[in-house]
Amino acid sequence: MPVKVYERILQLFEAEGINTLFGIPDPNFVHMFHLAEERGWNVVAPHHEESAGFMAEAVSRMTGKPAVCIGTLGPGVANLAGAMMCAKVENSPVVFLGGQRARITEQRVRRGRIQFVQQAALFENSVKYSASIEYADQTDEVIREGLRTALNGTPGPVYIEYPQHVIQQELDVPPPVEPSAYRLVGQTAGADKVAEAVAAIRAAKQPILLVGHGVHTSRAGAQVKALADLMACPVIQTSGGTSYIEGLEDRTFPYGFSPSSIDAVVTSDLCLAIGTELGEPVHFGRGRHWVANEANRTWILIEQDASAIGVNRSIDVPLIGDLRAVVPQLADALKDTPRTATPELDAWIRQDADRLAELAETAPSGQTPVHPARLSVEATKAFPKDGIMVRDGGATTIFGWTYSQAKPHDVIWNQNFGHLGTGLPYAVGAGVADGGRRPLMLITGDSSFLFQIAELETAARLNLPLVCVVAVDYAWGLEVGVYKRTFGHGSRETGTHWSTATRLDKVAEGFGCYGEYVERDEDIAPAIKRAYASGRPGVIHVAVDPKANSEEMPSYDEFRTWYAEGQQ
Ligand SMILES: Cc1ncc(C[n+]2csc(CCOP(=O)(O)OP(=O)(O)O)c2C)c(N)n1
Repeated sequence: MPVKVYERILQLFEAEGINTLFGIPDPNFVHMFHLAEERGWNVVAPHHEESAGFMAEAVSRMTGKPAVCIGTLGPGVANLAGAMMCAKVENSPVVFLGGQRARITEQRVRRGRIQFVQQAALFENSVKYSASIEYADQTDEVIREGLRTALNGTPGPVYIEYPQHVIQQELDVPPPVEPSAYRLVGQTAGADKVAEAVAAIRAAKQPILLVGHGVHTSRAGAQVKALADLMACPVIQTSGGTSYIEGLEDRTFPYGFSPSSIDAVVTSDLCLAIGTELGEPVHFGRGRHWVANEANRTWILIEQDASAIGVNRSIDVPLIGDLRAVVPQLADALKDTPRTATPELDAWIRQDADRLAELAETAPSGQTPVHPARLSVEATKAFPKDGIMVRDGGATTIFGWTYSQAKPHDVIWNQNFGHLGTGLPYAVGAGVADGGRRPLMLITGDSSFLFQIAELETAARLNLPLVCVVAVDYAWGLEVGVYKRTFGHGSRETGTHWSTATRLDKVAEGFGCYGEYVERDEDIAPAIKRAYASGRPGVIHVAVDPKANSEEMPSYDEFRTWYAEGQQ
């Protein structure tokens, strides 16, 4: 049966298990929106196209699949740009569909064309593939090339343009085929390399697993748990991959931020790295904490992108393939010879648990406004079991690295791109992907929260179980700290402060959300509980101490070492 181009696009996405669409419709997309809704898709319109991109990114992170958002021709597509760059740096396979004028208009020489700019070329450097469906019968090949490229090697975004003249054209095409018919799916590593890796793991006395963001975004936690159990070793978490794998919470230590992680790294004689780029925040696997015992350490890296091998550091055993397929290969080979844990593992577990308990105890308390360390402790202690954690902000996030008491199985934030303003859209996207079942908590700096604050309306419209805990210093706190360190205390802090008359709890109420203003430690957790109980998305405006927020960030020196091994 003939199908229109817009219907075919939906069919091709459905073959990948995609059923969510974000964006603000216009004539290029109204047919697609209608049909998607009829076919049972979740069609969500945010208040900014950049939000649509972030929401789609969150869906991809929560499902392990590609996700889709649209932008209308000209300004709509322009607004997608930030989300595209973010998805590129965060390795998120988001398909950005752009509307465009009909080609006859695009090719005209005359001036004054409305809502028009040449788009595809503008985004080439921000995506892995940028193309346009010029002719209706190219729909399958262009969409599949987009999906193939988004998921091949290091995942990432693609831009596909969908000009006005092709939308309504008809195609006579067979039903869509399975993804395995047009792209690599579940690639395993070669048996020789698996055997080499297994021999090295068996020979190791003190192995560690270095687990990155890719493990979480590919939803491979259960497979990695099975392998970690057989290896009976600590899990070192990269700072981009701060979700905790269920069942491994106690022996997961954040790289660089916990003494247990540093001890485990230094004493390790084998590092099996999974789902990590081995980037700046892990000192490329060769700087800082890795230096001491470098000569005695064997490296195994599971990577889907063969061209990443040996770039950031040398690798003894590269395992090229989809980590969802390669990790089970290792587990299978090790299943009859499980390792026993070393006495050090127990000691590290105890040391880390004691560290967290001590931080909860010693975080400055009893102040009004609240100390940001105390905010982090109180909010994360009130984090609901099996909730989804979303983070945004500068100093607020840095306090969280040290003081967080929660061990969430899903944490959504972007460490690599460091894009503020993502928190609220990520929370909405994660809630949409989850179907609103699990509670969501966003802990955010205030300035970051304001970027996309209109999405509170979206959260309210979708009735998401979201509580936003906002650390309010009425400032770009981290940058206040930069002024102080650069020019000394008492210097001008140009462009970092804004109105202290702002009440985010009241803004929330205006969007139909629940709002509370808090300025004492002991009121934080009860306010969070009341917000969840209200049955509406909630915003807790927590007044925090601006001086502490800009001057007392813990582990700031560790954070600075991320930048090109200490050089800016
Ligand atoms: C989109 C974007 N703009 C600017 C920055 C640079 N930046 C990093 S942290 C920060 C301050 C954030 O302020 P706020 O959200 O209030 O959190 P706080 O530092 O006060 O905890 C800025 C401006 C960035 N990372 N992303």
